[in-house]
Formats: sequence, C-alpha cells, structure tokens
Amino acid sequence: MIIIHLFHKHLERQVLYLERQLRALERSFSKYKKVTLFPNGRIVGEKVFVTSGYQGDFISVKQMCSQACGKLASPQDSAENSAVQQIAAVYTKKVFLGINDIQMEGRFRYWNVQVIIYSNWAPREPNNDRGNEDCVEIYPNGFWNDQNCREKRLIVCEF
Ligand code: MAN
Ligand code: CA
Repeated sequence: MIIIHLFHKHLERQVLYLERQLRALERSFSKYKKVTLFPNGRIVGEKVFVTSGYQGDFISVKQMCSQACGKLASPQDSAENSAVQQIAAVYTKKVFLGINDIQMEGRFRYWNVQVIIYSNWAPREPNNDRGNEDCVEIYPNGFWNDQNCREKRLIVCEF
C-alpha cells in the first residue's frame, strides 16, 4: 500500500513538472512565431505564408517554394487571401499565386490540377489580355488579375 502511494505521489510530481514545462514551451513558441514572421509572414489556421523578399517569373518563384519544401501561396478563403494581401502590402509589390490556366484557357487550377474553390478577381478580370495571361497575381489591395507568367513578381510561399 505504502509503495503504491509513494509511486502515485511521484507520478503527480512528474505531471506537474511536465505541465509547467509545456506552458513555458508554449509561451516561448508563440513569441518565437511572432519574431520569425515579422514582417514577412502571416499565420492563418495551420497555414503559414512567408516571403523571402525575392522576385522572379512564375517558373522561378514556383521552384524557389518547392526547394524550400513549400508551395506558391494559394489562398483558399478570404482570411488566407487577406494574409497574402498583407504581405504584398508590406512590400508594395504584386505577388504570383500558385494558380494558372495553362492547361485550359479560362479554367484556373491549383498545382494539383484541382479547379480553384475561391477567387477574388478585380473587376473585368480575368481578361487574358493579349491572349497571353495564364498566371495569377494578387495586388497589394487583395484583388486578383490574370497576368503573363513571364512577368517578375514577389515570391510568397505557403507551408
Ligand atoms: C491591365 C489590365 C490587366 C492586364 C494588365 C497587363 O492592368 O488589362 O487585365 O493583365 O494590364 O499588364
Ligand atoms: Ca488580366
């Protein structure tokens, strides 16, 4: 009986210790997130959007994201869109999204070929200007425009 009681006490102390450690870790992790994401990143739910500040054409920015084990930013709702918009606004630059209609004109898809489930087109877009706009950029105001994939735009990846 006494041994069981001592063991119980021991476990109780261990649990209290671990709870305290976990709280300290949570505090420092939440601070660490703020530090690393300032001012280049945003968190929405489980998604993290971040820019390196570099610009490139669609192929290069797509490669840069996949080399970092991420994907080009593909906002799928208004909260995610406003996160990417905020990064574009910090840099006052347009950003390429991970969306294109290369495969079939007018049918915009993510990289996994799924047709987009959310969009935020600017008025009169997408217009496939000069018959040559298969990529999608987001303006610092959050609206989308189809744009030539060879233009150079700010890179934002999602992880
Ligand atoms: C204007 C509009 C857009 C088009 C760009 C091309 O902003 O016609 O639709 O994509 O020019 O630079
Ligand atoms: Ca356009």
